[in-house]
Amino acid sequence: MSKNIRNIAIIAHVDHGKTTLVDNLFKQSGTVRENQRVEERAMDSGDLERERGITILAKCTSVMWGDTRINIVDTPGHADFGGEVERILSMVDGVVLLVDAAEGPMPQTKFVTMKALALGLKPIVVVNKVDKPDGDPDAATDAVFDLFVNLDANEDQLDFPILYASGRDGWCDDSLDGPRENLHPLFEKVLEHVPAPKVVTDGNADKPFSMLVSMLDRDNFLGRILTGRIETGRVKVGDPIHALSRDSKVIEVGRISKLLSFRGLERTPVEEAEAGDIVAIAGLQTATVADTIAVPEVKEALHSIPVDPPTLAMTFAVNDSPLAGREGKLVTSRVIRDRLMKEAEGNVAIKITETESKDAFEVAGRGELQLGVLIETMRREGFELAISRPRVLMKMDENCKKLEPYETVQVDVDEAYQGTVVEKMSLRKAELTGMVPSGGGKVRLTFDAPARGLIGYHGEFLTDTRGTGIMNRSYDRYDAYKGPIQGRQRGVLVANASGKAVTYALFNLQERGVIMIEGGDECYEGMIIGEHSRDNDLDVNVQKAKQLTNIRAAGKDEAVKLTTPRKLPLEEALAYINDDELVEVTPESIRLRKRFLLPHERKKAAKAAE
Ligand SMILES: Nc1nc2c(ncn2[C@@H]2O[C@H](COP(=O)(O)OP(=O)(O)OP(=O)(O)O)[C@@H](O)[C@H]2O)c(=O)[nH]1
Ligand SMILES: [Mg+2]
Repeated sequence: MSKNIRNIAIIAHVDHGKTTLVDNLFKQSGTVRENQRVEERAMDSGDLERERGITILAKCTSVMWGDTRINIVDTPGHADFGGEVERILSMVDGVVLLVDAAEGPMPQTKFVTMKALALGLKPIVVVNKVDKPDGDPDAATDAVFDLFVNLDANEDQLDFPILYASGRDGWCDDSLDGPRENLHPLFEKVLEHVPAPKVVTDGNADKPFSMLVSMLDRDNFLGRILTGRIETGRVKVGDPIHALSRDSKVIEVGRISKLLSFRGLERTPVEEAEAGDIVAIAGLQTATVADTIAVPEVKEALHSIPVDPPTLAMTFAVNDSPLAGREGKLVTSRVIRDRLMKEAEGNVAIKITETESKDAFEVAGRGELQLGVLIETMRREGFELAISRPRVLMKMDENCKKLEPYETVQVDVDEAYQGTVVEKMSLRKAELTGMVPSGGGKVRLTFDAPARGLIGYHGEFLTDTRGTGIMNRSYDRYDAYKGPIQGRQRGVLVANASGKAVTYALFNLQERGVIMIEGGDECYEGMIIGEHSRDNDLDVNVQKAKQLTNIRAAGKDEAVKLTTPRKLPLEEALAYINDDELVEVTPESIRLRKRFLLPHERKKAAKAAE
């Protein structure tokens, strides 16, 4: 049966069109009924995925082509979620590598291609979005070839088949002047080019069941769901199984309560499955990604890649601001703890550590976006939180030398802004490693940068390039600590009393800096209401109304016009704050505050920190 299965992953840089292509593979394979509507980017089923238009979690699906079932894993393109791509590649036998015809290979293209080539996979290259008028498919093709050469692809891999496509419009062809009718050439290429799953039998068709867990999620009814490709043997609902850690220790013993196979957008219960197929299993409580599930007679774990360590952490604490509990329903340390533990259970990339204070938890993950998404999700569920500044996680090497994470940063900017970007990046201890003109008066700059220095830079980068710059980052390695990096250059304006902000007061404060709140906003002592134009913090009065000498003057006050306040969205707020500050997150508001609200406490803490 496994001869009639193909397992593939779709990989690419962020936004190069993976999820959109899968939509059309569905439609054209007849997997969906004629009258069934496929929503746009149907695989991006999470709320935040739909809203932000990005894939956050890899997901598996399958389509039928003739009598062959093609299991397809749609992977996330954003670098924060890149760690998972590597693991997913170990469960497929082929990859479809998408490259945007206009952008060409980007940093994350390089990252995923490198992983695929290293595993010996032979990619099918799809130059996508050929419909775009600014595309240059030939240049993109050349660049992909160069990339493969640079990544030491072997002869076989270099001989990759190439298709030109518009995933969105649902067609692909062998050549640019093809008929542009449908995606059949891609289905055919998959059947022809991707081998059927290798099934290890050792001449014995009844090898015992074993499977490596590659993905993890939670289902409200079934509980923990473990997904992977069955490595050996066959398995039935009700079979006794156990889970082994990477070093072959038994983690838990149980039974298969549900076996699910992927059919189009749904997971369908099946009674039985066999080697080569990708399935989801319910019935275990602790086993996780990189563990082996097998019948009890199997004592050796399958080889697996260790889970990437988190590189960034924030503290999630109970909101203790004077406005706490007004907007959210979920505010106690117990509910926050339960929620975080549940998250860690379904998400391998997130680690929760309890801290000395019972009201705060350290949450570690792969990047600002990933943790930002978690905070945003919790806020919508009704949580209130106080979040600390993100910090990168250092490591020690064997000689006790401090190491920190480094990233490769690729920037595309107009030549006019090149100088500013290089200067700002070098302040953040980044090294310029490449500079090439990329046409149309733009240059492409490549940097090697400590991740620590990049926290909070994106907003500044957009301002510096008038919103025209494009920045891409991807995790590279842990390396020697680069020494102190200068933080935020400016101080903040701090409210000196509680109450509603008065527009007139804010108007007068505008000359002190940039205001971040509006007239009428609720404030409290120690809350940050703006950025000071100098490097020190300044306590200010936001309640000071104009002296009311007569009615007309008061009427005039309403005519006072404030420049639009610079309200920071969540991720920017997190990156903006210093160590002695917090972001207060509630379902309705995002406020910045001093960790210690009263001036004398702040002074005391600052002294202690010296
Ligand atoms: N012009 C054009 N646009 C496309 C094509 N395919 C996708 N897009 C657009 O590109 C954007 C990104 O598409 P997605 O399918 O979400 O890309 P993705 O690779 O899944 O993105 P991530 O999962 O976040 O990495 C969407 O706005 C699509 O409408 C195409 O063939 N042509
Ligand atoms: Mg996607």
